[in-house]
Amino acid sequence: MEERNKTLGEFIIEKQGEFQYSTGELSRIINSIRLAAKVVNYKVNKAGLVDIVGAAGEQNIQGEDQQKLDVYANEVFIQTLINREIVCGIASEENDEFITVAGSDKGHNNKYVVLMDPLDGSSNIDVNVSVGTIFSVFRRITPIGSPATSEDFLQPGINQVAAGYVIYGTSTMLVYTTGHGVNGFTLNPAIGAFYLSHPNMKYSETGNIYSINEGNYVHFPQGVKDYIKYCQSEEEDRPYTSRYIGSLVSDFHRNMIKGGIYIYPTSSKAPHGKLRLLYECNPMAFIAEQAGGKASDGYNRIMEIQPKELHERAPFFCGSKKMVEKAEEFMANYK
Ligand code: P6P
Repeated sequence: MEERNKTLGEFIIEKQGEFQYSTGELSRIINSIRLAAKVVNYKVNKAGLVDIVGAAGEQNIQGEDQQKLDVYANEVFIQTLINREIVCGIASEENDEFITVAGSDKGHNNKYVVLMDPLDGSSNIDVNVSVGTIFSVFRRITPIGSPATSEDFLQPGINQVAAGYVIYGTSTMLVYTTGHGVNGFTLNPAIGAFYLSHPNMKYSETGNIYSINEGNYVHFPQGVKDYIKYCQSEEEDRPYTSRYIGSLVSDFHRNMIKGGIYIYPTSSKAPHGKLRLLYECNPMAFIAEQAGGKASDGYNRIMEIQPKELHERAPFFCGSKKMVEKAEEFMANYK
C-alpha cells in the first residue's frame, strides 16, 4: 500500500514487530490514544458552539483555572486507557497524584504506565488557538502484580518506550515515536480515520525560527538574553524570525516541520522553568531526538534528568540540533 494512504491502524500492525516487547500491549496503548484523540477532537472543535469553554471554577495542582475542556479531555484519556486494560498506572497534569489501575482481574498485571498533559495550552481554547495532548509511556519497573508505585513514574526520559502528541489545529494530527523515528498522522474527520501524512519526520539541523516569550526578557538568565540578541543580530543568516504561539505542541510542531528552537528557560518568575519534566519535556524531547533534533535544560540532556517528583518543572531548550547547541554555548558562559 502506498505509504501515504496507510491508516494509523494499519501502520501500528505493520510496525508491531519493531516494538522491543511486541506483546501487542504497546500497540493497544497507541490505539487507545487514537480513539481518545478522536473523541477530544470532536469536543475541541465544538468548543466554540457549546458552553464547554471557560473555567470549570476549580483549580488544578498547577494553581491554574481548570478549563472545562481540560477536565473533559483528562477524563476521556484516563477512562479510555483504563477500559482497554493496558496500563497499571496513569499520571496527569490534571491529577495531584498518579492513579493505579488494577484491571478487571484486580491483578495489576499490565506492564505500562502512561503520563500525560491531556490538554496543553488550554488557556488558548477560548481564543481559538491550537491546543494539544502530550503523552509519555514507560514500562513499569516494580514487580507485575503489585500496584504501580511512584518509582514507575519517576523514571528518566531515556527509559520511555513511546511518546507523542495530538495537535488540535487547522487539522488534527497524531505524531508519535516508539524509538524508531517519528511519524505524523492526519485525521480525516469525515470518516474518523488517521492517515499517515508525515512519514519519518525530521528536524532540519538548523533553522531560522526562535520561539520564546520575549515579554519575560528582563527576567531571563543572561545566557538567554545573549542568545536572543544573537538571533536578532544582522549577521550570517540572521536576524531569525520570532514565532511564539503560547502552545508548546503548536510551536514544537511548526519548528519540527520548518526548523527552529523553542525555549522556556528559568526566570526570576519561574526559577525552575514552567514546563513539566515528566509529561511535557520528556515526551517532546524523545520525539525531538528521534527526529534528529536536541532537547536540553540549557546545560544537560533533558532525558537524562532523574525526576524527583511527579509535577517537577524543568527549563526546556528544544529543536534543531545546531540551534540548541548555539543557545547552550551562550548558557555555558554563565554556568
Ligand atoms: P507563557 C501552556 O500553558 C504552556 O504550558 C505551553 O504550552 C506554552 O508553550 C507555555 O505554557 C506558554 O507559557 O508563560 O509564555 O504564557
